[in-house]
Amino acid sequence: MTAIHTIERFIFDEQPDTAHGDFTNLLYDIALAAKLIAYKTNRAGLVDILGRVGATNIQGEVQQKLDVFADEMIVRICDHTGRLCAMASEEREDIIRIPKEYKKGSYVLVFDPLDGSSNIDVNVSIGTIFGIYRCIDWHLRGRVEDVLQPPRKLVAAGYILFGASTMMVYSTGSGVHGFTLDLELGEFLLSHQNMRLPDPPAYYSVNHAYFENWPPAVQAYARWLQGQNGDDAPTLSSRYIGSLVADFHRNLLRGGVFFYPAEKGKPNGKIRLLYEAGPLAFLIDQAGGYASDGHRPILDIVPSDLHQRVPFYIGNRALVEKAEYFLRQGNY
Ligand code: P6P
Repeated sequence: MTAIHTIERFIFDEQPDTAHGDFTNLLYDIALAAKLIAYKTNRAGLVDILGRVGATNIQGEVQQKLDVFADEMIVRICDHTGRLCAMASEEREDIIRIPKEYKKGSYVLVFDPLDGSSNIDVNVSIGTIFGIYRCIDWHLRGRVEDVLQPPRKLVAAGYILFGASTMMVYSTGSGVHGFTLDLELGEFLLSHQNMRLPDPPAYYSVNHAYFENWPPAVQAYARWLQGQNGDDAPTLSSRYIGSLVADFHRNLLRGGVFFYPAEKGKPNGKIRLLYEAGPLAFLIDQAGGYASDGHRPILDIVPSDLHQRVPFYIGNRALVEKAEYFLRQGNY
């Protein structure tokens, strides 16, 4: 009989002996936010019946955009616990400071509260992405410097996937572990322990509609992925959902590469370093893969501003390194 592990028990058992409660409890807080967002997201389809976004429902509550709801849920759960010195959300211009009346802790939470939320209207899976840093200087904690750290400094990262089932996948640097939400129990139960990228990979994921906007080196890479450009070309199928967490999760389970390159009009692509690329780069590294901006590890990029975008290649190391090869060859 396989053991039953709730995420709370697993977090507690996995924590290093040196850990005190704050880090462990912060992961619990994120699991709670995930349950609350899941509840709301799963009912999103009913908004049409109960009233469209912006309308007031029978309780007189204004229907919020789900990404605003998710953002506010995470902040309201985390801003008063004394575990954080600052937060930063993809939904907000500036860092989120801890209100004066609350104690500041030693961790920083960065998050994309609901990536791909426009997919909700067509019932496509969406996700929350998060990363946790330690503040840099205890006495000065809560500054923007605490947020603008390279992803290699992350102490934890993960995502919540709101799909056919709700999953929470995270790493604290000891492998990647996946938990599936049991709706009756209201518990995340361990369903994927020690997730590793399979090899050989199965998929490549990119929006081919932009092919003409890509530099020749990226076009050459895409043709290689399609088996057209070299005797070492892989045998892959194409899958692209247009929802980063869903595309990432499928490739983590089946092996593959996702990329959103720089292109005409988008010199740094679309994916955000702090809230998306960095945490996913931490995860893929823990799962045996690699993430690059086409020239260097995403993990080593020091953010220059909160909303910095980066060209993004992530998945099986050989596939990502081949992208770097094509870009070098093309002097790009
Ligand atoms: P495109 C969703 O808006 C998102 O940020 C990611 O979830 C997704 O991977 C990407 O944009 C899709 O962008 O340009 O292909 O529609």
